[in-house]
Amino acid sequence: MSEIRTDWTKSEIEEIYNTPLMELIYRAATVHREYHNTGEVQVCTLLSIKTGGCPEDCSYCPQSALYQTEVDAEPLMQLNEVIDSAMQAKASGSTRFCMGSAWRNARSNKDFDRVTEMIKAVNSMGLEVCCTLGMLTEEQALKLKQAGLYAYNHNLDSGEDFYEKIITTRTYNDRLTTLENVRKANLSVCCGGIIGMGESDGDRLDLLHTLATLPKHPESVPINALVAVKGTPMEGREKATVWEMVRMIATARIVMPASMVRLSAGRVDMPVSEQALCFMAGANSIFAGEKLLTTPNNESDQDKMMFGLLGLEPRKAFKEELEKIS
Ligand code: SAM
Ligand code: DTB
Ligand code: SF4
Repeated sequence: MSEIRTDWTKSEIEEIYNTPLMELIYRAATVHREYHNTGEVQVCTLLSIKTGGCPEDCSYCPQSALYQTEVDAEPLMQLNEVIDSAMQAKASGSTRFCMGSAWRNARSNKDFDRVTEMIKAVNSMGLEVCCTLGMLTEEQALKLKQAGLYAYNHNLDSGEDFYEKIITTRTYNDRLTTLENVRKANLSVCCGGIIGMGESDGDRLDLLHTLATLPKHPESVPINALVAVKGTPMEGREKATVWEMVRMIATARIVMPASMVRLSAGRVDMPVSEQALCFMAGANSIFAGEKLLTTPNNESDQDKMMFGLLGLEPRKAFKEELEKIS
């Protein structure tokens, strides 16, 4: 059984990443089998509860107020609208519901209180609740946990050197501090990145190295292919290829064997055959539903057909906890 290690060196990860592709997939599939049921994929739904108008300058993001995109700024959604969305997500087979806001950070105000109400309501529906609200203090993380939050998503996005070229309004260290605060509150950590922004293989390796050497691996690692949105500085960039996605997913799977690796943004125009390669390489989670946060996602019916075709089943909610008790 491969070991769970947090002392990976960059050159060890580099060697894995550069393994010939077929061999890499085989290795990743082997590790995947040791730690997970390969017939199971977690189905998550995203909802943008506060869209657009964000003061940050993340170059990839259509929600930054600094870029002229087709995304307009909207206020925080009402509780009942969120409940309706979560009910729909549950009815269509999702077991995790992730609410995202275009905030630099959470602030202790009425909007934050409303988000805690949303968390309580969605948690009481038996869904794993996840939020991504920007930077958090330890105190805020604890409040969210007390409201029933299960996981918190905060991505490192890329390696530290490349990060500084795409975001200037907050530092890599700020991100790491938020991740620490989330851990201190005993929340499940969801943290990954994006490929296809113009970064080098070395930058991707830096990201994987940082993730795999955190004191504890994130329980969930989303791998996004950049969705190049009109109006952002990334407009017109060519999409990462399936081979780049597979290499990234497989390496993540091998260095963080017990984590859920999520095939996230960029799935929308992938044929089933390409998605199957990603599952083979160790991806075991997806976002379902017609939209990610602001961009289109795969049709639910097509995802259902794909699950049938590939013999995949949606993973149950709170599986990790259930396994601990049984
Ligand atoms: N504002 C919060 C934050 O940045 O932490 C939460 C929402 S933000 C949209 C969540 C994540 O979505 C980002 O960290 C980034 O990794 C991902 N993301 C945003 N725009 C994307 C795009 N165009 N393509 C791929 N991933 C994207
Ligand atoms: C993550 O890593 N990917 C999701 C989720 N975490 C929050 C977001 C993808 C956003 C893609 C662009 C959009 O739809 O706005
Ligand atoms: Fe704002 Fe998050 Fe988009 Fe950055 S990624 S601009 S913080 S919404």
